[in-house]
Amino acid sequence: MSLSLFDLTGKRALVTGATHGLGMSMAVGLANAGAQIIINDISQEKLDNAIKEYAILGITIKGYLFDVTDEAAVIANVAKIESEVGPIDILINNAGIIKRVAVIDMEVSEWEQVLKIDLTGPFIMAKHVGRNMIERRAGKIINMCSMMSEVGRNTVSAYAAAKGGLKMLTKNLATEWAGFNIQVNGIGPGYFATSQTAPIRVDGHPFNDFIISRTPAARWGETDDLQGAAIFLSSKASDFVNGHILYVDGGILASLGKASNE
Ligand code: NAP
Ligand code: GCO
Repeated sequence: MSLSLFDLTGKRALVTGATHGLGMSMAVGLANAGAQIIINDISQEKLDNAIKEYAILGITIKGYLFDVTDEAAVIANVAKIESEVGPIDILINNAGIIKRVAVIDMEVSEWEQVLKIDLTGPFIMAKHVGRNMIERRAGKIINMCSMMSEVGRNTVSAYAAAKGGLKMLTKNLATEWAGFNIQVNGIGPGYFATSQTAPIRVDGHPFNDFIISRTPAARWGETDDLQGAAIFLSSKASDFVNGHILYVDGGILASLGKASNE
């Protein structure tokens, strides 16, 4: 098997919300496989800091300030990126938020904000990046799903609904665009150590102990654990993979878990 199947040299990848966290780690992985990296964020300060952090890693990136839920801004910035950098070959819809609130206490506005960023944002991004991929008859789109695309838990109903919807949007985009040589897939991380999970990961927090016991690999995912999946779904190696959600979860979705004394 040739490793050139995973070579991204000459490819341009846009990773949304990649100033830190899982997005940055996947972007670094794609860069190390040869891709040119473009990121966006909604904070100019975070973009500026991220450009310096990537540079420390020897990676020169381009950063664009726009909100993935603002269709006019997405249209303008996709055109600006493709004019200034070149065609976007790979899109990773990574930007997302979570609100941990019980349904009975959740405001409709909170629900709508999570759905807008986590589901409508990827729809808008896919629509306007995908349009050009269709013209070029080539492209890779990866949507950041979650194990909450498959199972629920208390207080994350809006997030689970959004990520469940994102799983089905992924399958539908794959159906509509596979004929144009565009592979649309998802990555479903388990529980990863990032700023998003920091509140439930502190030592001694009951959820921290629960995840360690519930995950067969008995650890939280580290951001680099996602790089292989991102490179695979961005590369020639996945040219016949469509509508697949690749779970990277330490085995949590495969397992009922084990009794404490096992
Ligand atoms: P994170 O640390 O909260 O990073 C999310 C990024 O998205 C931030 O850079 C944020 O920018 C950006 N963002 C938020 N709203 C945006 C918008 N409207 N437009 C553009 N950018 C926006 O999250 P993470 O833990 O790295 O997770 C990244 C993705 O993986 C998310 O979609 C998350 O749902 C998913 N995921 C995470 C885990 C996990 O365990 N961490 C597991 C499964 C799935 P600011 O920082 O400027 O707000
Ligand atoms: C939570 C966590 C999860 C993770 C991830 C799991 O509160 O349960 O934040 O939602 O972010 O989505 O795959």
